This record gives sequence, C-alpha cells and structure tokens, in this order.
Amino acid sequence: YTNLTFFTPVMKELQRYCPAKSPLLVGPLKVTLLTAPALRRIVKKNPYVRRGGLYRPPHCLARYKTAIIVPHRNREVHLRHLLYHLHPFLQRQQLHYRIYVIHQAGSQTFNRAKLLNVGVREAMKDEDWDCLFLHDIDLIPENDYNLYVCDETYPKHFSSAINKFNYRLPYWTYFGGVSAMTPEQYMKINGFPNTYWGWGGEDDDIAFRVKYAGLRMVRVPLHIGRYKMVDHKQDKGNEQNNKRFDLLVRSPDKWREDGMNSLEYHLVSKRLMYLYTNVTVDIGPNP
Ligand code: NGS
Repeated sequence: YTNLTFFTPVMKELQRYCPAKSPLLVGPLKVTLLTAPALRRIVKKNPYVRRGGLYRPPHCLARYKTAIIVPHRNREVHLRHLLYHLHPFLQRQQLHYRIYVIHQAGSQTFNRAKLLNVGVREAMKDEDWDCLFLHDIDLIPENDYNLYVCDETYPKHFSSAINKFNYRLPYWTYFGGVSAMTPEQYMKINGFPNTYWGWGGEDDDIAFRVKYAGLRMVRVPLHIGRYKMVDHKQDKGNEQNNKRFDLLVRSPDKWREDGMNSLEYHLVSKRLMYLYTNVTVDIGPNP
C-alpha cells in the first residue's frame, strides 16, 4: 500500500514524457529560400512559441532541453529565413528549446567564436540546458531526423552536408556551421577562442581544442546532416582574418588560457523578442 501511494504519482510523471521518437517527424524537407517571410507571419505560424523564442511541447514532457545560439550582425534576412524554418523543425522534434541571437554591437570586426561564448554564458544563466547548439545564421536544416540533441560523450558536428560543398564534407576535420556540445563538454574544452577576429580559422581551432582536451568529435551521417545555405556575399566588417594561421599554430599552448575562463564582455541588453531572445553585446575592440 505504501509503495503504491509512493509510486503512483511518480509513474504518472514518467508517463508524461514525450515518446522516444517523435511521431511528428517527416524526414526530408523542401527548403525554398526565395523571399524571407515577415516576422509577423512567422509569429502567426508558431502560436505555441513564447516570448524569447521559448517552447515546450504542450502535451508531454520533453526529454531534452536545447539552447540554440546564433551569432549575428546585419543579417536580418537570414535571421527571418532561419526562424521560419527552425521553429517548426524543433517543435516537430518535441524539444524544450529556446533560440538566442547574439548580436555584436558596434562596428568592430566580427568575432563569431567570442559571440558563441557569450551566448553560452547568457543561456546558462536562464536554464540548466542539456545541450548547446552553436548555429550559423545562414544554414537551414533539410531533414528533421537531424535531431537537435547532444551526444552524451563527445562534441558533435551537425552540418556534415551543406549544399555549398555539394552536400559533402569540405575536409575531414571541418567543424564549422552547426555543432553541439553539452555544457560539460563545452567547459572541458574551455569554450571557444576569444581571439579570432574576422573570417576563418576559429572553427578549426575548436576542432583542435576537442582533441587537446582528450575528446573527439562525432558527426551526423551525410544523408541526415543536410543543410541549405542562404546565398550571400562576404560581409562587411568580417574580412578574412590574416592572423588565423599563426593563431592556429599557437592553439596548443593557448587553449587553456583563452576561452570561457578569460571571457569578458559588456552586456548591452537582453530582450525577449517574439521569436528569440536578443542578446546585444559589446565584446570590445580587436587588439
Ligand atoms: C577553411 C577555414 C574555415 C572555414 C572553412 C570553410 O579553410 O574557417 O574553410 O569555409 N579555415 C581557415 O581559414 C584556417 S567556407 O567555404 O564555408 O567559406 O570554415
């Protein structure tokens, strides 16, 4: 009798978990990127998304809590494409999730990796996320079997097949685009380097860190990890980083001191927009 009174509420709670495999998944998706939908329209299509871009499945308890972190500056059109596709995609996966857009204030050279560090720190203040997705703004997933869930043991690369690379890997250690780590994995590699200003190299540095920290990367198979990239030219303020090769050479000595343990920034604002949390941050000058 005592066992029964104790277990019945527990069992009820367990039953409420979402199924191990979501019945809402459809597999390959048709992604067209002609004109970016207006934000109003995206809001209308996603009535269960709450302010800040937060969602929980209404009828069951999500098995995973995923934060999507997206570095951003002057890419409003890309952001609309991404939100339009990502919200329904994540809801079909029955995840508890929230989308964070990390907006670099000012006109200093863009620094993707440092923005991701900021995103992780700010996201972890809100909730104990199971999984951190580090997501480029211009990549749209094309198959919803590509579950936005972390590997428990190793950092995972998700954008293994991008249309721009003819749906193949550009090179074996490529870790750019979309990747994911648990907070523990992220801290184990000391996060990302803060010192890569401009385009290129920071993703290779991250792949090195994974190795230096005694981990390895795992990857979504090519037929699942398919992404369409929104066409664009090289951004202003994100010129090729000429120091990237020097930085990469010094990476084995630097990774322990450059990362989450040396991260400094000034939070300008954290606003709950209808479809995402907007974190505007001053990450300082490029020295
Ligand atoms: C490598 C870059 C990476 C970059 C990748 C794909 O050469 O940062 O190309 O670039 N590494 C260095 O420059 C050291 S892409 O074709 O997407 O523009 O992610």
